Amino acid sequence: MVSDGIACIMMRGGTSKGGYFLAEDLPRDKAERDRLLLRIMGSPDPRQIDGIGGADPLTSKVAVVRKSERPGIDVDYLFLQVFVDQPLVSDSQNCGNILAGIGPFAIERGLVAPVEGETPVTIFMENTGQTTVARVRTKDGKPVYEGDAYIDGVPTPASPIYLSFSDAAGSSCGALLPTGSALTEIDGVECTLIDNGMPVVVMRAADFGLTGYETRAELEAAAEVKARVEKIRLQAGPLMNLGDVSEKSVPKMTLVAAPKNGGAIMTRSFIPHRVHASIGVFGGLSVATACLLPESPAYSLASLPEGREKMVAVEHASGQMEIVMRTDDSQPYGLGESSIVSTSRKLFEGRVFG
Ligand code: NQM
Repeated sequence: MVSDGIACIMMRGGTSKGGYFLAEDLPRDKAERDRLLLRIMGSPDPRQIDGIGGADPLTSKVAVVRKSERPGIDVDYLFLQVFVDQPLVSDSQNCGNILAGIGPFAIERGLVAPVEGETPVTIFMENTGQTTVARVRTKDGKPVYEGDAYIDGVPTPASPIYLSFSDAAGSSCGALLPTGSALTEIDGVECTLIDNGMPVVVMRAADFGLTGYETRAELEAAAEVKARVEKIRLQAGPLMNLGDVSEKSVPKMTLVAAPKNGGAIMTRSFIPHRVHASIGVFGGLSVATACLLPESPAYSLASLPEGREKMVAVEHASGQMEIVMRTDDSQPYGLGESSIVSTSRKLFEGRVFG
């Protein structure tokens, strides 16, 4: 019953946070569910004053989790982006940051039997039809949150959560390179339209008169750049098999420059209207993949380590995100499994009111 509140755990997942719900606790009807989630987050309102959202797309997120009926899968995870200042709830993208909290949430809610030491949780991501395995430290039947793993963008260390991806290519666009090439020109700007877990348009910051090292606030204030980027995004949507993207949160728009801090590439991402404080997990993986493709504008700016297993550090406005990428000659573009370390923390558990 909505009036009695709904069971919710609020968690930080990676560099995002949101409300985590059991599917059975939310209304079945999608329109009713979305109305409720808008109320819970306090949208539409730039301050989300009448809800639990944090007035930022990175803190206005929802995970809906259920025990899976799919063979070999523990839980199904549906990600929902609740827009801050528009009455929209979108399932058109996945979120690799909120994903980091799914393993602990599944253990907390008894959807997965805990294994003393480390619990592997196999997660089907409903938004994109991909699967990932999360490895969660576990003690006395509960997830361990305290630890010494740091990820940039989160000031406190926490227990590491290992996430591995092997089927991310074409998650939403049907192909890694939906235009069939790593180079597509839109409005005179060389772009790579790519989807290795997240649809992203990769472009040189220099082509917008930028260095690529600007702050989040500087880019958010750059109205002319934002208008040019949005115009390209609206054209990229149909080219990426995403249809009309005017009310969608994809594709993400990432400007790249040469790395500055010893990493592989520097990034600034529009997601798509606000600027990301860091970079999304799948967004970062898609950009890192563009760096491997010689036709991409990212290629000549990138500085990649040698070897079949590379640690690709994607630099962003708050530090860097490290992705381990493996090559596999039997796969298209030689892409093998990739993995990251993330962290998560349970912030509160209770009932939330819509
Ligand atoms: O790309 C924000 C985030 C994300 C998405 C966004 C994400 C991902 O940082 O996997 O995690 O790009 O809207 O949470």
